[in-house]
Amino acid sequence: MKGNYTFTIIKPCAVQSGHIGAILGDIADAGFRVAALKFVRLNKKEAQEFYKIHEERPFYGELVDFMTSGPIVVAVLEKEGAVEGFRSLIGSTNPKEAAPDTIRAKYAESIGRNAIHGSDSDDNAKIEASFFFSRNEIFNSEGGFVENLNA
Ligand code: YYY
Ligand code: MG
Repeated sequence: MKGNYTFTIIKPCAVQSGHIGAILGDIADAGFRVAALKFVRLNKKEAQEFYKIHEERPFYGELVDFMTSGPIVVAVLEKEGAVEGFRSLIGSTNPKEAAPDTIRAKYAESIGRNAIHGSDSDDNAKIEASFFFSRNEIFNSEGGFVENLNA
């Protein structure tokens, strides 16, 4: 069964350019409910750990530098089939290939400074959400704690 939660980051470029409100608006308009939300800044060690899966890729160093260059907004979002639906909403990694009206088409500057992150699987949504949020910071639609993301 497909899960109902995904995890996102509004990246430093989009925060710096003043797009937090517009992006959260697009997310709400697409039918996602915000289950958790905060404004944070990663240090180098944290960014290296979050993107460890890309450790061997040539862009890893730049990615870590960029993700630590300023504050980010992190959030857990709820909607049926959240992971897949959110990847469609944000568009391709490279904004030049992103479909019109996707968040990356609208707000990304380049493949590296591409405005937003979205988890690529239910398992990763869970891992990424728990990287930033403790169990008493993620809420269901009734305001209770979410005991098991994507269960
Ligand atoms: O999941 P998504 O963010 O769309 O792409 P990934 O392949 O997971 O790469 C993570 C992140 O790394 C991407 O959002 C920008 C950066 N990146 C890059 O700077 N240059 C690339 N050629 C590929 C990815
Ligand atoms: Mg990815």
